[in-house]
Amino acid sequence: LRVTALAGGVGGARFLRGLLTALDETGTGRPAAELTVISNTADDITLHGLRVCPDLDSVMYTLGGGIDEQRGWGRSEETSGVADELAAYGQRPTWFTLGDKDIATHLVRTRLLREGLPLSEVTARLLQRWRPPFRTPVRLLPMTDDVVETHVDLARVDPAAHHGEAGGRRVHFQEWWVRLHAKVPAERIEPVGADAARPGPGVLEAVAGADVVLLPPSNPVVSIGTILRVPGVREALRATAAPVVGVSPVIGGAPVRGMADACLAAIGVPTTARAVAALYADLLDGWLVADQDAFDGGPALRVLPRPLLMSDTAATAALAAAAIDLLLELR
Ligand code: GDP
Ligand code: FO1
Ligand code: CA
Repeated sequence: LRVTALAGGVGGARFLRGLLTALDETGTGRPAAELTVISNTADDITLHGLRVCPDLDSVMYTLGGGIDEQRGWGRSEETSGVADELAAYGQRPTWFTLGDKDIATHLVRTRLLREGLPLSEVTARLLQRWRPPFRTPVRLLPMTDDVVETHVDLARVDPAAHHGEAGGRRVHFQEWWVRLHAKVPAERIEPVGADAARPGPGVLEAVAGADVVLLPPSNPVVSIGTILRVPGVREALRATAAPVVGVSPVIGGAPVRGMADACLAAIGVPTTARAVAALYADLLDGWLVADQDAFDGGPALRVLPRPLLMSDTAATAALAAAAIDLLLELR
């Protein structure tokens, strides 16, 4: 069973770990699977000369067993010796901390990119160290090898109420998300470079050749929305013979964690499971929602109420199994 999934960072990574756990289970009657993950790369940022790819790394560390479980990003048992030294040199920004272990990943990635390797190849090499311990083979594909970075136009705000930030300027997504906690309203969220980006090697093929396609509960604007902005990807999802099933990142009108509501507000979409499904209306066949969010999707969309909280791997595996079983039914 060729399974293809789109993914952002924490939400995507946790879902994928549950998915692989479910796919590995024996005696389920499901066919043996292989998983291809198409990862958002528009959160990427260059800091202190190092190329940082948060969503790729969240997936890689989570599947490989190196993730900090509490944060959902960065390495476990991390230290900040280098970041402390950089701050002592007055190096900015200080609002984004690169951990010591994590820096090794960025050093390897940056050197290989400088040597001319595309990000897709660099990612495959990094993943060789992390070898996800599942029977189901996994490929991790950046959505593109081209540079795409999400930038945010900040609304004008009272600096006294926003830690001295007056807004009215454009910042990198990470500055809005991490420094400003998305509390300054975004007037526009733009994946700069997306329109000219080419899908990474294997991306369109993974969608066209899939037996089933999954949209994990990733941020619908800056994770899934951005991957869909790479020319050809949305069209491939629309055209594929494989059914497409998604999991709502919104439960009872709120993103479970993080500030996805601020992203949805920026594109004028309410924070509801139904409104997020509508963003994918042209490609979605099935949609898993929490009980309280159930609605009638009509003949084109099967809405399936299920427990959506990824509280631990067992609960997440059960959620992923429900998504897979719906996909097999829709096939
Ligand atoms: P990020 O790149 O680290 O922000 O992670 P993603 O884009 O992959 O996913 C973020 C989204 O995951 C958030 O907007 C949440 O709505 C969603 N999320 C987090 N935890 C859960 C959960 O337990 N269940 C569901 N359904 N969604 C979740
Ligand atoms: N998030 C933070 O809130 N503060 C940080 O200092 C921070 C550092 C960081 C370093 C590497 C990495 O891969 C992720 C990191 N994140 C940090 C998380 C990340 O910036 C965001 O949560 C995502 O990009 C949104 O998906
Ligand atoms: Ca992200």
